[in-house]
Amino acid sequence: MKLVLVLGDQLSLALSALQQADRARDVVVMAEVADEASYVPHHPKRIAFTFTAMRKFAGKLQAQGWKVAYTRLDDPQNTGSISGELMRRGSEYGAGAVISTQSGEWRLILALGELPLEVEQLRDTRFIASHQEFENWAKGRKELRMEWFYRDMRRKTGLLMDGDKPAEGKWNFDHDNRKKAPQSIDYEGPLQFAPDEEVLSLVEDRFGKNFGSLRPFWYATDAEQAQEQLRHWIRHALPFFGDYQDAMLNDNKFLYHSLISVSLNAGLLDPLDVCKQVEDAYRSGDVPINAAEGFIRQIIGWREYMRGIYFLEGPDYVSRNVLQHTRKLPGFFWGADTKMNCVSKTVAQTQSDAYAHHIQRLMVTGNFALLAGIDPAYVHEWYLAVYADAYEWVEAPNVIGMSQWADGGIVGSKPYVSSGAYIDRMSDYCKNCRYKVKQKTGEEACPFNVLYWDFLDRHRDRFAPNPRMSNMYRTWDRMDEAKRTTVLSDAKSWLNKLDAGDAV
Ligand code: FAD
Ligand code: DLZ
Ligand code: SF4
Repeated sequence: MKLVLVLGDQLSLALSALQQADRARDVVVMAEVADEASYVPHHPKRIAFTFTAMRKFAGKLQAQGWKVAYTRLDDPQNTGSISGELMRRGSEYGAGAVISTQSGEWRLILALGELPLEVEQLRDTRFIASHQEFENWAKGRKELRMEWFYRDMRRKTGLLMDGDKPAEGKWNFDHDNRKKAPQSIDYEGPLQFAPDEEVLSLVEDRFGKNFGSLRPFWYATDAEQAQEQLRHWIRHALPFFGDYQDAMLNDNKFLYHSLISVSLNAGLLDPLDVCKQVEDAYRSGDVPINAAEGFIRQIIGWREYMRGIYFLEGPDYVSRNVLQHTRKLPGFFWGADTKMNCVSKTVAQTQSDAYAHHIQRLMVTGNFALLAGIDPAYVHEWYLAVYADAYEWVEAPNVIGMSQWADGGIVGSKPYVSSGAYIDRMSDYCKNCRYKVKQKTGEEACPFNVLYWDFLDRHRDRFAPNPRMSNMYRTWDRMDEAKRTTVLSDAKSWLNKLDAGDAV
């Protein structure tokens, strides 16, 4: 007999390890362990989600006739790590071999490879592109642009294809998307599900001091609930998804976003099935092409591409720091006060829900961290800790690559930086801010305004030759010298205040 490892983000009946195993002979090993729950200070909601979903999935496997050796966090024999639990179960059942599906984080892949057991790490077939396929695609290319990869995934899956042509004649409908924040949103947000109180008590007891509110806990925690949320969102929000994908609102945390990443990344939903349901809604005339295409691109394009980059680049990817940024993460990332309303709102909703939507992650907290020159290792750790959907395979390329440009441009051909004007255009945050977005210098000026030019000036040698950034440098160079000097000195004093822990 063999052990069959099922990790907390592998909760899919179609998992390759389960497919390969013998239900009548093998034993499934699932374990709530301190190592996984504390390698970064996870948001309590994220831990509660994982344990609840794992317990329910174990019950489902047992109901289907699998023998499951399940370790709860408070079991006295719990060794505290996945490796330890495999060793313990190996002796208990007299098993020397393990069937597993490759983990989504290098640290676990490497740890399992070192075990004195025979560990098979199978391909994770829940993803559309295999590592080999991504490597083949990347080979010989000067630039790894997502858009080209995405078109191959459209052809491979047949999603939104009419024969060999993209539906409605275009691959990408983004020019119809990214509208400003609407006055009001007529979608009430994600469905709310009942928690497992026993898990909440355990998490409160062990991880209650971590950053983040455990209650109210409302996430979907099994495949049926995740499907219910998906169907609810397709019906009520998807038609507007594309239009307002990049909008941000003071009084609406979710806008038209799907909130499926937590379920999707844990295996409660299947990406291809999700995209097929979205395509069906488009084909039946309920959803416009810009919404359906925009959404499907996020899943079979960005999501698959990010995973491809993580595995292509190897375990050292997370420690890249091409711009040599060294600043510490300010306390307001962990909930301390800040006068910057956009940052304060994004962090507050991260704290309450372990969720922020893409543009908040990219253009508010990510943009701020990059402009302020924060060490990407701290930024990486923060994102991995605070979001319920964070696993290194998807978090690291988004943070190290897309958001912090710490990989030197593998993911993004130019850094995602902007002044306050972008945030003002896409949100209503600036109206409620103690800084003034229209003010370019002085005590009350929006910090993003001065930090933006300071960033460009500091990294001039690297970015000025980039044709996609030449406009920005031309604008900077056209500013009169006295103003440029004031901008740079204002940026310096603002950063000094930040470092000194003053109220910013
Ligand atoms: P929606 O806006 O409804 O989008 C639908 C789905 O598309 C998402 O559920 C997700 O599966 C996929 N998607 C969209 N953009 C991306 C992307 N850039 N990369 C991968 N998948 C994408 N996503 C994670 O799943 N885990 C992370 O740890 C994570 N960290 C991020 C860090 C930064 C700095 C940035 C800029 C983005 C990050 N993302 C991450 C991508 C994206 O922000 C989230 O997937 C999204 O906000 C999840 O919310 P949603 O389900 O409501 O998404
Ligand atoms: C995120 C997480 C947490 C909090 N706890 C566990 C756990 O106790 N046991 C487990 O098997 N998985 C857990 N996970 C998910 C893993 O961290 C995840 O499988 C790896 O990070 C690889 O993506
Ligand atoms: Fe953010 Fe600046 Fe707008 Fe304030 S003024 S909300 S700091 S962008």
